[in-house]
Amino acid sequence: PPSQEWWKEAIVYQIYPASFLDSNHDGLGDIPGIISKLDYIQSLGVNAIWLSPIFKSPQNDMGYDISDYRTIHEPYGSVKDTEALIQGCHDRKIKVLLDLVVNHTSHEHEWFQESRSSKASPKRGWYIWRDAKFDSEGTRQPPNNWASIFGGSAWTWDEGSGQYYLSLFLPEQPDLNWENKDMREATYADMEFWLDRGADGFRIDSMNLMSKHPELPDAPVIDPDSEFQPAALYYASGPKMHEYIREMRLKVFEKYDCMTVGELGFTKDENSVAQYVARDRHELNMVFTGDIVDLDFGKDHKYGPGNFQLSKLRDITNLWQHAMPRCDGWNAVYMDNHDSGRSLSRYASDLPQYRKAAAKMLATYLATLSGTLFLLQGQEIGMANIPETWGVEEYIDVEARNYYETVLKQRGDRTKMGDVLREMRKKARDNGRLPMQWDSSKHGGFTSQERPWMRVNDDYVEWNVKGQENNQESVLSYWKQILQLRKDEKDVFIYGRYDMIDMDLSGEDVFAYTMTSWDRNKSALVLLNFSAQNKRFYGNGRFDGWTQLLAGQGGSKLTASGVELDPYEGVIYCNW
Ligand code: ISL
Repeated sequence: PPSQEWWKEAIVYQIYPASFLDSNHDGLGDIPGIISKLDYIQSLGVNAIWLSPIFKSPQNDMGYDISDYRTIHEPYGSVKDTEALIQGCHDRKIKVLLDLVVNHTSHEHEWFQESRSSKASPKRGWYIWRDAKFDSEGTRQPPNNWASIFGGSAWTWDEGSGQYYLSLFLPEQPDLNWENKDMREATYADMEFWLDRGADGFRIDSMNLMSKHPELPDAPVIDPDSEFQPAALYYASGPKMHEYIREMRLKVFEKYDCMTVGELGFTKDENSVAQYVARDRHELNMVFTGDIVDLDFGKDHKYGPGNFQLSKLRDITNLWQHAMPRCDGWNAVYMDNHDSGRSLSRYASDLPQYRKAAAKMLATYLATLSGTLFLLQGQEIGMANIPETWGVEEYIDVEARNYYETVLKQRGDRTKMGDVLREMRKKARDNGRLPMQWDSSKHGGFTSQERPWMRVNDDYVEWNVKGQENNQESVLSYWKQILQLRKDEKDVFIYGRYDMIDMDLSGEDVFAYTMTSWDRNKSALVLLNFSAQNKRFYGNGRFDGWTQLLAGQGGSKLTASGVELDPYEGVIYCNW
């Protein structure tokens, strides 16, 4: 039998604190708001939450820029509130994961303030400082040609101390120098501060960016029109990465019964990923590989033109469902987070006639795969992306804004930005950050403030928690059922073996696979129609006598000749 662990059986609900529930009428969600909804969270059947950053921060990147790890962002609440939240979760057997952002800090962090105070500062080496270069005309240039992930140079000039510092995200997010032992020790102490207060683990932000190539070499020129070049080659999964993780594990994780999930951008190949999660390496429990959210990214850029293709989803699912057993690692199963659009709108359909079926079909996909399951707040009620009628001014996140402004500068004409806006409607991070839709009252019950920090999707009147709670047919009821099924049949789904079914039987638009219990006694057949047409699945006699286990909408009988699937139908059959 596979080794059974609580973190393997965790069903994690991601909370985006700013957008969950506003309890003090300032238009922004807060920790007491989360506490007031713990019974709701428990009712879903999840057994863990992941809180996006709640720490003190000037909010240049919505809290992914932390200025003090031991203080809470004031509008969200206090350390006391957070302890009460952790206690409330534990009372309900819900684990709590915090977001650990230690690739960088905010520029307002005391460490950085000291580091930038002078070249002689004892904390100078806590960040990555380099001298300027000068071109033939004697103009000051950054130390290398790396592009920031959010646009522009990855280097920021510091006038006061006369050097550049590395900032792979915003200039307000200076990268920490993990080579520095004192910095590492201080970070471990901050981690223990929260583990000692009951946190059950961390989602580790930008995990694989912590070790950079020591020489910080120029990146190859991929985009000749741009001054700065993508340089993940030199800053992702660098030479000391695994040394750092092992130290973190020895010094911190091993002292606690905690769960770790690392976020890996850029690192996608099986061997490199295995190095983070293979059991015998004792590093992380699991990682988020970015490929599942990148499916419709443009060729060269997230906001370049791109469309969802089921074949890619199939490939990625096949890859990781088999790769993790091969290295004795563990999958993090997810499709949505706060960094992109909702999978419902991007990979299936939020058109009124398909939305309910499509949301349930995606739930069926997620809840039947082997691994630890993560869902984003609002996914349980089928929340959708920003409506087409909203203008560009509703997009307030820095990533899409920077991109839009850069392209606008090149084109010089606001009326010629339709293609960019179209891609933003699919993939902008704002989509995953819209406030929760609790009921049909003003602003979806998210806030009683006149102006929420972010506009609530107009569809809240029809799509909200309250309306779905007492409706057996709702997306919410379906999520509750399928999460219960996942737990009841954990040998099949959580710990089971995945096998894709040949496309001769399913056709291109239907994703079909079986999950088989590790003792081989039970098998489930999962059929997912990713198209707006009726599709036939040919059983070819392989599934004779299998009965329906769960269906999103009504379902259809599986006979020897197969079954006819409705648009976006998802259904599970079983042999027991
Ligand atoms: O969102 C992305 C692409 O659109 C990713 O490149 C993302 O920036 C990357 O995965 C790192 O994300 C994490 O760190 C960022 C923060 O802005 C994101 O919200 C966070 O998830 C910097 O801390």
